[in-house]
Amino acid sequence: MNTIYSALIAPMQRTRVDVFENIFLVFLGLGTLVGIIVVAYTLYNAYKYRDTDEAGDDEDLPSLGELPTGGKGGKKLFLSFGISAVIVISLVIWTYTMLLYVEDPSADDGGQQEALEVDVTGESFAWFFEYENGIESTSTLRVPADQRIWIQVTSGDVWHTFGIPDQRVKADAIPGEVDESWFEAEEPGEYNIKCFELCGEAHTSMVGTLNVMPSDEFDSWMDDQLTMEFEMVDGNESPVADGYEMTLESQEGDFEQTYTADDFDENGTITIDDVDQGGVYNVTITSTDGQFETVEEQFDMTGPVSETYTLEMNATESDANASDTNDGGDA
Ligand SMILES: [Cu+2]
Repeated sequence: MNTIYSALIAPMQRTRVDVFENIFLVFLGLGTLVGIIVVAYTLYNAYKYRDTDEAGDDEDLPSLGELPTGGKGGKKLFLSFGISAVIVISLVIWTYTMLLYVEDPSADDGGQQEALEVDVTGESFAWFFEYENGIESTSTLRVPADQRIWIQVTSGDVWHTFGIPDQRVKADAIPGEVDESWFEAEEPGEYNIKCFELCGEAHTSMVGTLNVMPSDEFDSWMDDQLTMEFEMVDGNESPVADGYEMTLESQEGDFEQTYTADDFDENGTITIDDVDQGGVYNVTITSTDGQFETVEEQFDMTGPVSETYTLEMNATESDANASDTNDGGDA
Protein backbone atom coordinates (compact mmCIF):
# COMPACT_ATOMS: atom_id res chain seq x y z
CA MET A 1 0.00 0.00 0.00
CA ASN A 2 2.88 2.30 0.80
CA THR A 3 4.07 2.34 -2.77
CA ILE A 4 0.62 3.19 -4.07
CA TYR A 5 0.47 6.06 -1.62
CA SER A 6 3.84 7.37 -2.66
CA ALA A 7 3.15 7.01 -6.36
CA LEU A 8 -0.19 8.77 -6.23
CA ILE A 9 0.39 11.32 -3.54
CA ALA A 10 4.10 11.98 -3.33
CA PRO A 11 4.10 14.56 -6.13
CA MET A 12 1.56 16.61 -4.20
CA GLN A 13 1.78 18.38 -0.91
CA ARG A 14 0.53 16.35 1.97
CA THR A 15 -1.76 18.59 3.93
CA ARG A 16 -5.44 17.93 4.24
CA VAL A 17 -6.17 21.14 2.36
CA ASP A 18 -4.03 19.95 -0.58
CA VAL A 19 -5.78 16.60 -0.71
CA PHE A 20 -9.27 18.08 -0.87
CA GLU A 21 -8.16 20.81 -3.26
CA ASN A 22 -6.69 18.18 -5.58
CA ILE A 23 -9.83 16.08 -5.51
CA PHE A 24 -11.92 19.15 -6.23
CA LEU A 25 -9.70 20.31 -9.10
CA VAL A 26 -9.49 16.88 -10.73
CA PHE A 27 -13.28 16.44 -10.62
CA LEU A 28 -13.83 19.99 -11.82
CA GLY A 29 -11.30 19.57 -14.64
CA LEU A 30 -12.57 16.20 -15.83
CA GLY A 31 -16.19 17.27 -15.49
CA THR A 32 -15.53 20.36 -17.57
CA LEU A 33 -13.61 18.38 -20.20
CA VAL A 34 -16.30 15.71 -20.52
CA GLY A 35 -18.98 18.39 -20.60
CA ILE A 36 -17.23 20.28 -23.39
CA ILE A 37 -16.74 17.08 -25.46
CA VAL A 38 -20.36 15.95 -25.04
CA VAL A 39 -21.88 19.35 -25.80
CA ALA A 40 -19.51 19.95 -28.73
CA TYR A 41 -20.16 16.49 -30.23
CA THR A 42 -23.93 16.99 -29.84
CA LEU A 43 -23.77 20.39 -31.54
CA TYR A 44 -21.55 18.97 -34.29
CA ASN A 45 -24.03 16.17 -35.04
CA ALA A 46 -27.01 18.49 -34.79
CA TYR A 47 -25.35 20.63 -37.43
CA LYS A 48 -24.16 17.75 -39.57
CA TYR A 49 -27.56 16.09 -39.72
CA ARG A 50 -29.61 19.25 -39.89
CA ASP A 51 -32.57 19.22 -42.23
CA THR A 52 -31.35 20.72 -45.49
CA ASP A 53 -34.05 19.32 -47.77
CA GLU A 54 -31.38 17.53 -49.74
CA ALA A 55 -30.80 14.32 -47.84
CA GLY A 56 -28.17 12.37 -49.75
CA ASP A 57 -27.49 8.67 -49.66
CA ASP A 58 -25.11 8.90 -46.70
CA GLU A 59 -25.21 5.42 -45.20
CA ASP A 60 -24.60 6.82 -41.70
CA LEU A 61 -27.72 8.93 -41.85
CA PRO A 62 -30.27 7.60 -39.37
CA SER A 63 -33.81 7.44 -40.53
CA LEU A 64 -36.77 8.36 -38.37
CA GLY A 65 -37.62 5.64 -35.84
CA GLU A 66 -34.39 3.70 -36.38
CA LEU A 67 -32.52 2.56 -33.24
CA PRO A 68 -28.97 3.91 -33.18
CA THR A 69 -26.44 1.14 -33.78
CA GLY A 70 -23.51 3.12 -32.43
CA GLY A 71 -22.16 3.39 -35.93
CA LYS A 72 -19.51 1.26 -37.60
CA GLY A 73 -20.87 -1.98 -36.17
CA GLY A 74 -20.91 -0.77 -32.53
CA LYS A 75 -17.23 0.22 -32.47
CA LYS A 76 -18.00 3.78 -31.48
CA LEU A 77 -20.31 2.65 -28.72
CA PHE A 78 -17.76 0.18 -27.41
CA LEU A 79 -15.02 2.82 -27.49
CA SER A 80 -17.03 5.47 -25.66
CA PHE A 81 -18.19 3.02 -23.01
CA GLY A 82 -14.63 1.75 -22.66
CA ILE A 83 -13.13 5.21 -22.20
CA SER A 84 -15.85 6.20 -19.72
CA ALA A 85 -15.28 3.04 -17.70
CA VAL A 86 -11.53 3.62 -17.56
CA ILE A 87 -12.03 7.23 -16.44
CA VAL A 88 -14.63 6.39 -13.80
CA ILE A 89 -12.74 3.42 -12.35
CA SER A 90 -9.46 5.33 -12.19
CA LEU A 91 -11.24 8.22 -10.51
CA VAL A 92 -12.75 5.93 -7.90
CA ILE A 93 -9.39 4.29 -7.14
CA TRP A 94 -7.52 7.58 -7.02
CA THR A 95 -10.11 9.33 -4.85
CA TYR A 96 -10.36 6.37 -2.51
CA THR A 97 -6.58 6.29 -2.12
CA MET A 98 -6.54 10.00 -1.34
CA LEU A 99 -9.26 9.55 1.27
CA LEU A 100 -7.43 6.59 2.80
CA TYR A 101 -4.47 8.91 3.17
CA VAL A 102 -6.67 11.50 4.91
CA GLU A 103 -7.90 8.80 7.27
CA ASP A 104 -4.41 7.64 8.15
CA PRO A 105 -1.56 9.82 6.91
CA SER A 106 0.93 8.09 9.22
CA ALA A 107 1.53 5.44 6.55
CA ASP A 108 3.27 8.14 4.59
CA ASP A 109 5.00 10.01 7.35
CA GLY A 110 8.48 9.80 5.91
CA GLY A 111 10.75 12.25 7.68
CA GLN A 112 7.95 14.07 9.46
CA GLN A 113 8.83 15.41 12.86
CA GLU A 114 6.68 14.27 15.72
CA ALA A 115 3.06 15.30 15.56
CA LEU A 116 1.56 17.53 18.20
CA GLU A 117 -1.46 16.14 20.02
CA VAL A 118 -4.24 18.29 21.39
CA ASP A 119 -7.39 17.25 23.22
CA VAL A 120 -10.38 19.31 22.19
CA THR A 121 -13.51 19.50 24.32
CA GLY A 122 -16.68 21.26 23.30
CA GLU A 123 -18.87 22.42 26.10
CA SER A 124 -21.79 24.79 25.74
CA PHE A 125 -20.72 27.17 24.39
CA ALA A 126 -16.94 27.22 24.07
CA TRP A 127 -13.99 25.11 22.95
CA PHE A 128 -11.33 23.94 25.39
CA PHE A 129 -7.89 22.73 24.39
CA GLU A 130 -5.37 20.68 26.31
CA TYR A 131 -1.87 19.89 25.08
CA GLU A 132 -0.05 16.67 25.88
CA ASN A 133 2.03 18.45 28.51
CA GLY A 134 -1.07 19.53 30.45
CA ILE A 135 -1.14 23.14 29.26
CA GLU A 136 -4.67 24.32 28.54
CA SER A 137 -6.31 27.14 26.70
CA THR A 138 -9.83 28.25 25.95
CA SER A 139 -11.22 29.38 22.60
CA THR A 140 -7.80 29.98 21.03
CA LEU A 141 -5.88 26.99 19.72
CA ARG A 142 -2.24 27.83 19.11
CA VAL A 143 -0.24 25.49 16.90
CA PRO A 144 3.08 25.63 15.07
CA ALA A 145 3.02 25.96 11.28
CA ASP A 146 4.12 23.06 9.08
CA GLN A 147 3.62 20.47 11.75
CA ARG A 148 1.02 17.77 11.84
CA ILE A 149 -1.54 18.35 14.58
CA TRP A 150 -3.65 15.45 15.79
CA ILE A 151 -6.81 16.41 17.63
CA GLN A 152 -8.89 14.16 19.87
CA VAL A 153 -12.33 15.68 20.01
CA THR A 154 -15.02 15.06 22.61
CA SER A 155 -17.81 16.90 24.35
CA GLY A 156 -18.51 17.72 27.96
CA ASP A 157 -22.26 17.97 27.56
CA VAL A 158 -24.29 17.71 24.34
CA TRP A 159 -23.39 16.95 20.73
CA HIS A 160 -21.17 19.51 19.03
CA THR A 161 -18.98 19.39 15.95
CA PHE A 162 -15.54 20.93 15.91
CA GLY A 163 -14.64 22.49 12.59
CA ILE A 164 -11.91 24.63 11.05
CA PRO A 165 -13.21 25.30 7.52
CA ASP A 166 -9.94 26.71 6.18
CA GLN A 167 -8.07 23.57 7.24
CA ARG A 168 -10.83 21.22 6.01
CA VAL A 169 -11.21 19.84 9.52
CA LYS A 170 -14.46 18.64 10.99
CA ALA A 171 -14.85 16.20 13.84
CA ASP A 172 -17.86 15.24 15.92
CA ALA A 173 -17.76 16.14 19.58
CA ILE A 174 -19.91 13.55 21.33
CA PRO A 175 -20.00 12.93 25.09
CA GLY A 176 -18.21 9.72 26.01
CA GLU A 177 -16.67 9.32 22.57
CA VAL A 178 -13.46 10.53 21.00
CA ASP A 179 -13.23 11.48 17.36
CA GLU A 180 -9.75 11.82 15.94
CA SER A 181 -8.70 14.11 13.15
CA TRP A 182 -5.64 15.96 11.97
CA PHE A 183 -4.47 18.95 10.00
CA GLU A 184 -1.30 20.66 9.01
CA ALA A 185 -1.32 24.42 8.52
CA GLU A 186 1.28 25.86 6.18
CA GLU A 187 0.52 29.56 6.52
CA PRO A 188 0.85 31.29 9.90
CA GLY A 189 -2.22 33.35 10.68
CA GLU A 190 -5.62 33.19 12.29
CA TYR A 191 -8.41 30.90 11.16
CA ASN A 192 -11.98 30.52 12.36
CA ILE A 193 -13.13 27.66 14.52
CA LYS A 194 -16.85 26.99 14.56
CA CYS A 195 -19.37 24.57 15.97
CA PHE A 196 -21.15 22.70 13.18
CA GLU A 197 -23.85 21.01 15.22
CA LEU A 198 -26.87 22.94 16.37
CA CYS A 199 -26.29 22.59 20.10
CA GLY A 200 -28.33 25.21 21.89
CA GLU A 201 -29.25 28.83 22.02
CA ALA A 202 -25.67 30.13 21.90
CA HIS A 203 -24.59 27.72 19.15
CA THR A 204 -23.71 30.53 16.75
CA SER A 205 -21.38 32.12 19.27
CA MET A 206 -19.57 28.83 19.91
CA VAL A 207 -16.59 29.99 17.93
CA GLY A 208 -12.86 30.08 18.43
CA THR A 209 -9.61 30.95 16.74
CA LEU A 210 -6.90 28.76 15.35
CA ASN A 211 -3.67 30.69 15.69
CA VAL A 212 -0.97 29.19 13.49
CA MET A 213 2.41 30.49 14.63
CA PRO A 214 5.91 30.16 13.18
CA SER A 215 7.34 27.23 15.10
CA ASP A 216 9.91 29.31 17.05
CA GLU A 217 7.14 31.67 18.20
CA PHE A 218 5.04 28.71 19.23
CA ASP A 219 7.94 27.26 21.21
CA SER A 220 8.49 30.47 23.08
CA TRP A 221 4.77 30.80 23.77
CA MET A 222 4.80 27.27 25.16
CA ASP A 223 7.86 28.09 27.28
CA ASP A 224 5.96 31.04 28.73
CA GLN A 225 3.09 28.71 29.62
CA LEU A 226 5.54 26.48 31.46
CA THR A 227 6.80 29.18 33.79
CA MET A 228 6.31 29.14 37.54
CA GLU A 229 6.69 31.99 39.97
CA PHE A 230 6.64 31.52 43.70
CA GLU A 231 6.67 34.06 46.46
CA MET A 232 7.22 33.38 50.12
CA VAL A 233 5.67 35.70 52.65
CA ASP A 234 5.22 35.62 56.38
CA GLY A 235 2.03 36.12 58.36
CA ASN A 236 2.30 39.88 57.80
CA GLU A 237 2.65 39.40 54.06
CA SER A 238 6.26 40.59 54.15
CA PRO A 239 8.64 38.71 51.89
CA VAL A 240 10.75 35.96 53.43
CA ALA A 241 14.08 35.16 51.82
CA ASP A 242 15.73 32.92 54.39
CA GLY A 243 15.35 29.82 56.42
CA TYR A 244 13.49 27.43 54.16
CA GLU A 245 13.78 25.15 51.19
CA MET A 246 11.16 24.24 48.66
CA THR A 247 10.70 20.89 46.92
CA LEU A 248 8.75 20.77 43.70
CA GLU A 249 7.57 17.42 42.44
CA SER A 250 5.57 16.66 39.33
CA GLN A 251 2.88 14.01 39.76
CA GLU A 252 2.81 13.36 36.04
CA GLY A 253 6.45 13.55 35.01
CA ASP A 254 9.71 12.70 36.72
CA PHE A 255 10.53 16.27 37.62
CA GLU A 256 11.66 16.70 41.21
CA GLN A 257 13.81 19.53 42.38
CA THR A 258 14.66 21.20 45.65
CA TYR A 259 15.36 24.91 45.82
CA THR A 260 17.12 26.43 48.79
CA ALA A 261 16.51 29.94 50.05
CA ASP A 262 19.65 30.99 48.14
CA ASP A 263 17.84 30.25 44.90
CA PHE A 264 15.19 32.82 45.87
CA ASP A 265 15.88 36.51 45.46
CA GLU A 266 15.78 39.05 48.29
CA ASN A 267 12.03 39.51 47.76
CA GLY A 268 11.44 35.85 48.50
CA THR A 269 10.53 35.08 44.88
CA ILE A 270 11.82 32.59 42.40
CA THR A 271 11.05 31.99 38.72
CA ILE A 272 11.32 28.44 37.45
CA ASP A 273 11.28 28.02 33.70
CA ASP A 274 12.95 24.67 33.13
CA VAL A 275 9.89 22.46 33.55
CA ASP A 276 8.46 20.91 30.40
CA GLN A 277 5.40 19.31 31.90
CA GLY A 278 2.23 20.88 33.25
CA GLY A 279 -0.29 19.06 35.39
CA VAL A 280 -0.34 18.50 39.12
CA TYR A 281 2.69 19.42 41.22
CA ASN A 282 3.30 18.89 44.91
CA VAL A 283 5.05 21.69 46.75
CA THR A 284 6.68 21.11 50.09
CA ILE A 285 8.30 23.98 51.92
CA THR A 286 10.28 23.03 54.98
CA SER A 287 11.96 25.29 57.44
CA THR A 288 15.71 24.81 57.65
CA ASP A 289 15.91 26.29 61.12
CA GLY A 290 12.64 25.06 62.53
CA GLN A 291 11.24 28.56 62.49
CA PHE A 292 8.33 27.92 60.13
CA GLU A 293 5.73 25.26 59.91
CA THR A 294 6.01 22.94 56.95
CA VAL A 295 3.83 23.94 54.03
CA GLU A 296 2.39 21.21 51.80
CA GLU A 297 0.46 22.40 48.81
CA GLN A 298 -0.61 21.21 45.40
CA PHE A 299 -1.41 23.03 42.22
CA ASP A 300 -2.53 22.06 38.74
CA MET A 301 -0.41 23.73 36.12
CA THR A 302 -2.46 24.50 33.02
CA GLY A 303 -0.63 27.71 32.16
CA PRO A 304 1.81 30.10 33.84
CA VAL A 305 1.77 29.53 37.57
CA SER A 306 2.06 32.28 40.14
CA GLU A 307 1.70 31.20 43.73
CA THR A 308 2.25 32.93 47.03
CA TYR A 309 2.84 30.77 50.08
CA THR A 310 2.53 32.02 53.60
CA LEU A 311 5.08 30.67 56.03
CA GLU A 312 3.42 30.47 59.42
CA MET A 313 5.61 30.79 62.47
CA ASN A 314 6.10 27.50 64.18
CA ALA A 315 3.95 27.86 67.30
CA THR A 316 6.59 26.57 69.73
CA GLU A 317 9.40 28.59 68.17
CA SER A 318 7.53 31.79 67.47
CA ASP A 319 8.29 33.45 70.76
CA ALA A 320 11.92 32.45 70.83
CA ASN A 321 12.54 33.57 67.26
CA ALA A 322 10.29 36.59 67.21
CA SER A 323 13.23 38.83 66.38
CA ASP A 324 14.17 36.73 63.36
CA THR A 325 10.87 37.04 61.57
CA ASN A 326 11.88 39.96 59.45
CA ASP A 327 15.16 38.43 58.36
CA GLY A 328 13.98 38.29 54.81
CA GLY A 329 12.68 41.81 54.60
CA ASP A 330 15.94 43.38 55.68
CA ALA A 331 18.31 41.09 53.88
CU1 LIG B 1 -21.94 23.44 19.77
